[in-house]
Amino acid sequence: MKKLKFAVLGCGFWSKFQLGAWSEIEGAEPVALYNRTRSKAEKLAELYHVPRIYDNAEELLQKEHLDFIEIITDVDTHAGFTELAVKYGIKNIICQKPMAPSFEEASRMVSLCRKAGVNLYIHENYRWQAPIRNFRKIMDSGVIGQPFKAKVSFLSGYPVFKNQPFLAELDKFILTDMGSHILDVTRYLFGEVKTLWCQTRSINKGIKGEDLAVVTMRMQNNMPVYSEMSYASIVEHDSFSTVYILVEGEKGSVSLGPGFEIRTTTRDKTVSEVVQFPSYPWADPDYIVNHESGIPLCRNILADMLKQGKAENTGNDNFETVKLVWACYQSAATGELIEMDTFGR
Ligand code: 89Y
Repeated sequence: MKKLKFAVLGCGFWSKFQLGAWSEIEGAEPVALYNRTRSKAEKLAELYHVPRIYDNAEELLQKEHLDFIEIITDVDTHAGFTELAVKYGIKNIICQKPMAPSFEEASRMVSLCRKAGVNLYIHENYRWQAPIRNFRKIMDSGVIGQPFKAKVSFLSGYPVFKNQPFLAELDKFILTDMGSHILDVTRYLFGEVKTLWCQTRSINKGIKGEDLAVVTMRMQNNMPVYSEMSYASIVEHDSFSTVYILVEGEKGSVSLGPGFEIRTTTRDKTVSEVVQFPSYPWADPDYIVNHESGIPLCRNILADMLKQGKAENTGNDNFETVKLVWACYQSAATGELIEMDTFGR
């Protein structure tokens, strides 16, 4: 089987796990890595047997013959590397979430790729987490009837800044970092948003951005959805690194809670299912649900590149999630309810 050749730009915290996910998949092989600090690329290249490393991204793009690249650098460099890749004729670009540090920059990335005929994919993994896929299957089975209300919750005190210190430096933190995931999961489960209202707060004084956001949405099907995200929470059941969900429907309810347990309640009974994970040598057990989800996500994008399937996480689709993130900031700053069909026009 011919393998697609790819390069990774950026060898920070997430690259190890995204390369780990690729290592579980037939059909693609990393041939080059770029990192500003060469030693980081050297370490990762050794771990995954990647033959070539660069500390200059342009040189990599000039020299390598690639089917795709994966951008896993800090968010403020995503647009620049996307432009560079388009300039060097790369036809498939996977970019780490969040797409860009602002709504305008994300919008420019999507339209640049559209005009250049380049496939832009966003590595947005939460909707690919096994418990969330199973949760949707249960909803789709009709067992709880028509859903009429939901809550999507991420409350954590996990010391996330130890692994990713740059998160503490972001002016905009929880909505870009976790909101990207949680609002995307909300779209995946309940469709598009009609209106939203958001409040944010900064609880931890040691970081620059906000670490709490509460969002109230009305979906296009009129269903109310409440979502909350916090890295300031000290709670009995920390949701790191998945989300807890409760959906109520006309015939029952489904919840995803601690221990990856999904409980489905109807008038006669409650059925429980615990989602189990294999272990992988490259994955961190604290993040297992998160790291494992990279495998089906990469598989889905690969199928699209090979024209054997349709990718869910296209730039166009993810731009709808980006809009929600920035609509939340606008609502939090103004106190206004945002109508999504006119936002960003
Ligand atoms: O950066 C974030 C992500 O994508 O998943 C969890 C995380 O590492 C910290 O919030």
